[in-house]
Amino acid sequence: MKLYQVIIAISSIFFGQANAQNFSLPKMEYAFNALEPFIDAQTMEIHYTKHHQAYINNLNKALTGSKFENQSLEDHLLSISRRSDAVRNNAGGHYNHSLFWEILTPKKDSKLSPELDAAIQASFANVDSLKKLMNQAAATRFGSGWAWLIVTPDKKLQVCSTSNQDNPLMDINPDRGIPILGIDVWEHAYYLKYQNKRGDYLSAIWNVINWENVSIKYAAALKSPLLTYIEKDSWKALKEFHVTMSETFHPAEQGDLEPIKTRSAELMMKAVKLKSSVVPKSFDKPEIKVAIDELVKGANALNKMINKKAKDAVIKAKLFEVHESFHKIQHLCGDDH
Ligand code: MN3
Repeated sequence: MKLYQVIIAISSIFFGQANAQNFSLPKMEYAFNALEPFIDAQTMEIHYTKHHQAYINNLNKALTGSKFENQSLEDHLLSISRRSDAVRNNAGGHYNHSLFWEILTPKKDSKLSPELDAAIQASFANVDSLKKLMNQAAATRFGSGWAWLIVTPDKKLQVCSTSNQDNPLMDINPDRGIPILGIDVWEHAYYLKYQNKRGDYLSAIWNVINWENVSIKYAAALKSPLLTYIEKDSWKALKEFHVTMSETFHPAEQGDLEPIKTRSAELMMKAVKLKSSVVPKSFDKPEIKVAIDELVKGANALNKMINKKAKDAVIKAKLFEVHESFHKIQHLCGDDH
């Protein structure tokens, strides 16, 4: 053991898991009263020091000691269907509010980049109709939630809304993409000043939007590998095949062929379904069609072998071959896991 390893080992005895993620409040770049009269100081202070802090505390609490403890915030959100409700609410709350503070500013002359301006014109005609759409999404969101401007996997802008602390990175959301602007429509965001008049809050907030930061987020989103990830993750037929593949292949690796023997027809049908599904734009190349054909052929042959009660070694070899074909498809979608 090297000296630094000894130090890490000793410090983890004193401080618990030395590598555990511990989320904390991001710095706010302006004072609580800086957004007056549009958003009042008391709302900002309570929102940031109480509400946001509570999401962070509860998130840290929910993750401590769990197997997901060391993952990034984005990793949690992208796989939120496999997390607890506590992680869903609080990881969402932490991400959404961190973004919210960044897209607000007291500066009066905050300007859109020419690139974002052009994209807004292409999708919504102009900034005013974008505001209208966002406010509509926010006003019609029943109960608590958020209105979003997102960059979709095909690199376009889209307006959508989510309930509670969900957001468009989450794999449970029908509209997926990278958020670049989000408006909090929980009552805690406006009630002290606007009471039940959500509409008045929604008209006022456009006076304090940080278009420079939204533009920076737009440029970053276009280059983000998350877009490709979301595009692949939204390919339902591939995801469904993946589930059956994992549930039959991993036991087979451990020597248990029962799952594949009982589910080979299901695996074959999911391969056929994958073949008839629409390949997402970025991956729609001849190589992927060839790889899917190979997968269908392999899954079909495997199913026949199992029906004919072939020997375990033969079945196992064929299953590994089908698994290889599946990995080829994953690889062509930019996923090398
Ligand atoms: Mn809030």
